Amino acid sequence: MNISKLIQIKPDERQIAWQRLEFTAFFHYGINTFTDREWGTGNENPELYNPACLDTDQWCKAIKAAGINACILTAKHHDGFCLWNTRFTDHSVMSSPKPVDVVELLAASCKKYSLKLGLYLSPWDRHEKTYGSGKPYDDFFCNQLEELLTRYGKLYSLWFDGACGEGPNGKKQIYDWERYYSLIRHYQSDAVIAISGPDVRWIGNEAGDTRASEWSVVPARLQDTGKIAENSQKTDDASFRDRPLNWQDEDLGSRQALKDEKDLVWYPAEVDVSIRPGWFYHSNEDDKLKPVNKLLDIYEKSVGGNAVLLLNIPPDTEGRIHKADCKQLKELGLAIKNIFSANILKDNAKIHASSENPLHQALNIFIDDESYWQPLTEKCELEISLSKKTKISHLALEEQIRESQRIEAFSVYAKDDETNDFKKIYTGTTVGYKKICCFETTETTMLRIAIEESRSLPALRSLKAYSTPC
Ligand code: FUL
Repeated sequence: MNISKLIQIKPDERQIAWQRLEFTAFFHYGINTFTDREWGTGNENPELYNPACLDTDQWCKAIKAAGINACILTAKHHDGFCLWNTRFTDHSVMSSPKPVDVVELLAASCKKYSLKLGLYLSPWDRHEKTYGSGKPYDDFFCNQLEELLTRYGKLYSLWFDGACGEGPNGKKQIYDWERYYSLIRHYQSDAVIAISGPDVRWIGNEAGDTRASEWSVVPARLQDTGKIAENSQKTDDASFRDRPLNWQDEDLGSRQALKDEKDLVWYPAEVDVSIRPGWFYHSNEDDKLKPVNKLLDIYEKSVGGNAVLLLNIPPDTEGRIHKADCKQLKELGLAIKNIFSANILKDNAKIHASSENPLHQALNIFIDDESYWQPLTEKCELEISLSKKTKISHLALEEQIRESQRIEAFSVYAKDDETNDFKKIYTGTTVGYKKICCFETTETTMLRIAIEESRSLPALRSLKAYSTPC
């Protein structure tokens, strides 16, 4: 295996900026909110859209409470109903009793609350007459896309769903993806193109299931939009949302998985999952929200598993985030803060590395910048001594992904201060952007981190430790 070929694959700036957002929100909102459906038919009467107190500031406040940094709105879902004042169809909020441009409103709220904004524009459109006709639909789609790309300020993500339920007798549209992508690059060169796009990979399920070893260096064929559509939803089927990862997709990037692959790409994973059973709001799900400990587990395994978390919180028929969801977001935010706000290594630890490149010293892992530790050997160790016996429940490791993704296996040991022996407390594989290791709380004065396998020399950017308050 040519290792240098693997570590040549690196993220571009837009992917790095996206990855650093860590925790983001999805807002599924539209005509389905008012018809109590998940997939609309495209024939809905726009009169049905009628929120009594649309308040996008409230949406932003609700997600801020969870520590979320960005949000993506379904500007158009599969039903073709548009949430903005588009010139290209009447099938929009402007034909409703509440003719207010929701994208404009949310863009202003995001600015006010310092949140980044992204937009979901469904390629599949069940309302538009030109759908399935080739170029006329591509023209229509690009016109819509251009409005979104030019009117609402900076966007961080354009989200193209892979779902399409057109059956054998339905219309089949061959999308001109390259044309859509170049429009985005032209107007919003910093934005990532997600899912049916080259920058961000769908994790592969909607249940919040994650891989134990998540690689960002994967085969280029995973970007094939035909394949993405094949794996996406084809019928309005609630069980699809509960389906876990397919075991065949478990390993996308090990040396073994990549050994016969010619083209490799940096294609990092995004975990999209809803706080409720559905993507859209349904009042009969007000008591079916995922519990906070489940949400925290998803957070730790996605943000702390080399992925970005995209948590869906659907606004209700009033045009607000329901109080049940607000409560959950607030509690989740508190739980995350409780665990991850006080890094116990800060100002309290000494470090000793088995070796270090003088240009990339071990001390760099305590500094939150672009610097990193690089040893002189692939197998290497770090010893962290604490000024006093300290309780530790979580460890967060970060690679410098500008140097690609390298670590393949590592272990964490804690010193037993009675016997002076080191006890293994965690075994891990990939790290990538961030790995959160959760283990039974241990009390120690010394930690040892052994990197056992790496693609050439590791490049560790940061190490933090936390102790869950009781
Ligand atoms: C799926 C869609 O069909 C769902 O309605 C939802 O938008 C989800 C995020 O993607 O493929």
